[in-house]
Amino acid sequence: MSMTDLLHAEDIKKAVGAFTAAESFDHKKFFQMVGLKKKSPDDVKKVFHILDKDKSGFIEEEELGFILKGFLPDARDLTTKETKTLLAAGDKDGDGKIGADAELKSCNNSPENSGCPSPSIPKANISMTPVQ
Ligand SMILES: [Ca+2]
Repeated sequence: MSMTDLLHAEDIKKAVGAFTAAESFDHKKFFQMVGLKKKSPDDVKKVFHILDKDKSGFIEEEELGFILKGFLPDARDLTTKETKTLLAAGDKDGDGKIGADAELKSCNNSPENSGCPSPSIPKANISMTPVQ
């Protein structure tokens, strides 16, 4: 599984190209430009796991610094400041890392910081579950 299996290579190029200047990175715009906002929670999770290089289940600060390279190998690294801003945006519980259900998820209008509903069980499964 690679990033271009999930997202269009053209979109990735455009998105990475839009933020080549240091301190210009805007994660919301970036995720929108690569097409993440249109992806299902499952696909967003797959993207997350690609970015989670050491498969810890979290994207830690050092992994965030290389986040653009996860999308496009010759992209730049984020600056320390950008990394910290991104971490602060995604790190809801303040543990210094981003979990799979945090910022990268494609929910746009969560009220305040209540978090988004977790990816739910597909409805088809619910209706097939026998009533206990
Ligand atoms: Ca990790």
